[in-house]
Amino acid sequence: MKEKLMALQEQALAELKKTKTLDALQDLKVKYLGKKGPLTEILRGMGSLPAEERPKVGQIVNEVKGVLSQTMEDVSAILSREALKAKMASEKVDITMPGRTHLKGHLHPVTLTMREIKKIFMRMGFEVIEGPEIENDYYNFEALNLPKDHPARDMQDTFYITDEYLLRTQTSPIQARTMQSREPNSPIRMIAPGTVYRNDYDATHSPMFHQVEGLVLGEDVSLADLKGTLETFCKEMFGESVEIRLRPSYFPFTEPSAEIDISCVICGGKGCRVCKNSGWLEILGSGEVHPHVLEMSGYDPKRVKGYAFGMGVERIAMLKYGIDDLRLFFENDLRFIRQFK
Ligand code: 2NL
Repeated sequence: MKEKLMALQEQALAELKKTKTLDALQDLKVKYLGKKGPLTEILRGMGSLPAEERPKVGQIVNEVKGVLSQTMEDVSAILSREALKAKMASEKVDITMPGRTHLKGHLHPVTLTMREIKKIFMRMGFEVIEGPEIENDYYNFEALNLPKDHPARDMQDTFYITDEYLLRTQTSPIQARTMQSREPNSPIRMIAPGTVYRNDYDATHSPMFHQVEGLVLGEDVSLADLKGTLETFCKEMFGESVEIRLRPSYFPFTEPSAEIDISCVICGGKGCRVCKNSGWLEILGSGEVHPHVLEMSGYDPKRVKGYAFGMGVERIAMLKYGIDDLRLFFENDLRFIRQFK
């Protein structure tokens, strides 16, 4: 019996020596010291031994148990320490590594351009006034001298919601609303920035785009004021060396009307692909406010006159940043957008 127990002890110690994990150690504990293990079985079978051998066998079993328990505790301590070390190593942080940066957003080039336009006019004393994007036929067309049969009112160019309501095609209705809300004939110096909608889509037209219109009214506001103010705007926007020219034009809401061109910001006026070899770039439409437009909004054209203008913000941004396709602004390709941080 003693040899059997010693062999058992040797076998268990050999297995313990090879144990690599705490789980495997637990399995060995069950295998050798558990209720169904060989030692328990021997103790249970003691009844069949001669009485004088029982204390001896009991003692050896207890000794073997003691040796195995102690060894298991030692192995457990070693394995626990190793497991902890491995855990610490896996969680090690290299504090010399560069940190992860946050992705920060920034303003869209159209927003940046819009803000810059507003700032320039605000410095010249203009009020900034906004208005609804869903307009009615009267403010979008009628009040601006665009009669019922005018081509600009065509279903093809305008997004109608009902016969009466539509997405505004320009920001001038803000100005008509402002004139009507003020004391008749009182002076106005305002810009009307905002989003506008037209049924168009190609390299230079988007169904959703942005406009800034301006209106200046007073008892002695002249075309000279128009020219001086818009020349200042162009120089502040595109640089002191920029020159402007006024070219006769036609708008239903102004008379006389003029397109304002700037000397080409790409070639300086020598002629290039962007200015189509003319040396000039069209930048704004403008003119003296039509007497009928003043009248319809409660102003007396014999007492008050003034000028108005309008520009497309995307067009200004394209010229400022040298972009040749307007659709880039709205496709949200970050490789494009991120260049304007
Ligand atoms: C353009 C031309 C223009 C106006 C807009 C205007 C507004 C009122 C009265 C008279 Cl309330 N005129 N606005 C005048 C001339 C030109 O815009 O090419 N825009 C992109």
